[in-house]
Amino acid sequence: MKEKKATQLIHDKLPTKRYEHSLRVKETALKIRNELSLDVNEEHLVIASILHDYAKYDDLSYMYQKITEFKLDNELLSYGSEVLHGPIAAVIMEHEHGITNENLLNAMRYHTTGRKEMSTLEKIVFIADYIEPARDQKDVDTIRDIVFKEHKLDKAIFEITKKNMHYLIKNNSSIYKLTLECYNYYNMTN
Ligand code: DGI
Ligand code: FE
Ligand code: FE
Ligand code: FE
Repeated sequence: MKEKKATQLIHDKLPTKRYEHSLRVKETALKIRNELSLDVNEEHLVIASILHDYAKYDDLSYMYQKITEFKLDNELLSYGSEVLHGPIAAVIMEHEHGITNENLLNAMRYHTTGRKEMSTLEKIVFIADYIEPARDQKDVDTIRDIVFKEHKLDKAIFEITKKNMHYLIKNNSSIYKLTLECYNYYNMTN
């Protein structure tokens, strides 16, 4: 898929604020790639960034239907759109829009939870989503410095996942197994 087509898809589907977030994630992802001289396919990075939140506002019943149709992890049926929209975007792009590159699909699939042993492409999308310029979470500047000053992607992933898990626990939310897997893996590697 070409950048223009991907941009058109989210333009036609997402609310303006989410559309603009997606374009900022693309710009941030390119900035990470270029400033850290990372060896990742630029076209794949652009498409994964633009499309990562494609399914964000899909109906929950439609998402559950896709989980069954494409035989995704049944545990996902206990979660809401926050955890589902990445995996759902990936299956829709693969099965309905002809995207075949597994690394690109995985960057969309795991952008919310992360997982162990992420590829560089997956890491960049995961981090760019958290630090794009309009994000204003407490301490987000610390994460920006870990990326752009220290150039430590794995450390940034650990800190992001740690903050995410604090937030989830504070709100009595369930932690999906990949979020926990990501936390443990990037804790050990740092
Ligand atoms: O879609 P975005 O807002 O750009 O960001 P995102 O996809 O990274 O995260 C969406 C939300 O998902 C965020 O508020 C935290 C939540 N989340 C992440 N991991 C888990 C989770 N929610 C639950 N219940 N369990 C998780 O493991
Ligand atoms: Fe998302
Ligand atoms: Fe994220
Ligand atoms: Fe996002």
